Amino acid sequence: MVQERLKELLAEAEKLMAKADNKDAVERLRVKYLGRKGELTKIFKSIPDLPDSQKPLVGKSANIAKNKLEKLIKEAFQQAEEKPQASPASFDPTIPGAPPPLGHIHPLTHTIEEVSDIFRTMGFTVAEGPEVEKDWYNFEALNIPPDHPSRDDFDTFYVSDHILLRSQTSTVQIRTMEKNEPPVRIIAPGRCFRPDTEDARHSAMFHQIEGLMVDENVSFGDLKAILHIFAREFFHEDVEVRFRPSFFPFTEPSAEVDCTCPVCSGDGCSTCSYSGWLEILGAGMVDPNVFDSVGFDKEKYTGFAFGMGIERLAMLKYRINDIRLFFNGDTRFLSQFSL
Ligand code: 2NL
Repeated sequence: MVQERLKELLAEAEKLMAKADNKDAVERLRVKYLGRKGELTKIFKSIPDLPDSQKPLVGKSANIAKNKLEKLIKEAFQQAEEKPQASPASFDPTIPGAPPPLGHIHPLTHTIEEVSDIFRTMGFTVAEGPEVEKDWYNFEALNIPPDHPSRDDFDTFYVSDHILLRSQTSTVQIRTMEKNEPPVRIIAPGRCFRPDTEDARHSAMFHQIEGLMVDENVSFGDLKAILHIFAREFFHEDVEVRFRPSFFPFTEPSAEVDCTCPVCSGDGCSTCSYSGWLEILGAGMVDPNVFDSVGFDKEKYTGFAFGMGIERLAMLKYRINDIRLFFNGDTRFLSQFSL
């Protein structure tokens, strides 16, 4: 009879234990069976009242049942520990996760893309080349012989005797002309290096976009038209441009190009020193000596070229007053350009 009761108890305990999915539930079951007033404890307490002949057998059976129960409870405790304790009400798996912070392109990259897009609509292709260059591409091919005074502005970052960090992306234009025949219509954006002392407007590492167009009958008028379209697209549809005579070793004639101040529309303000005009780039007709360097027929072809600083353009368009903001990694500045 008692043996029957023990079997029932074990079977019942096993069922209930399987359902107990947290520590509290298991603990309640432990008390129910093994506590001071527990079911099994009751059986142990009844043994002294049994006939002597039954005592050893019932005692043995009760001990076996107790061991089994203890093992069941131990296992149930372990299982409950492995399960997450949060109740279903406090965890909603359908709530979307926290979004990771998204990155964005650098304002200079954005400006390069803006300028590139404008020139692409006018038939220009984007060309790229190495930042570490042979002096041939940086100087000689551009009509700057070894003792030319204009080298002083660029001559610093030498890797070895004839290898240096490029001071402008004309290097890319020379490489393109060496490999192709006219017509050529490219722009070359990229990183450049000059021996400038750092301040709010100068950085020894900066970015440039140069443009080059070579074909039969390319004129200074074409240059003026292309640059006017560029200025209007980049700044504002009402922007005017003006050309002032200048000098570059690689162009003849050469010009510095201004546009009406994008800040005050030409009325005069502190950005344009109350002149109404701002210099945005340098340009000119490709010097015939450059065509000789790359093997183009200077009797047959003419071309124009221009170069502009990306930082300067971005600073004018986005009203940035210190070039160092582009490079010091301050995300309070950079994150304003997550366009
Ligand atoms: C400036 C002026 C300029 C060029 C760059 C060029 C390139 C070749 C041939 C002739 Cl391959 N010219 N580039 C021409 C005029 C001006 O840059 O102030 N840049 C920031």
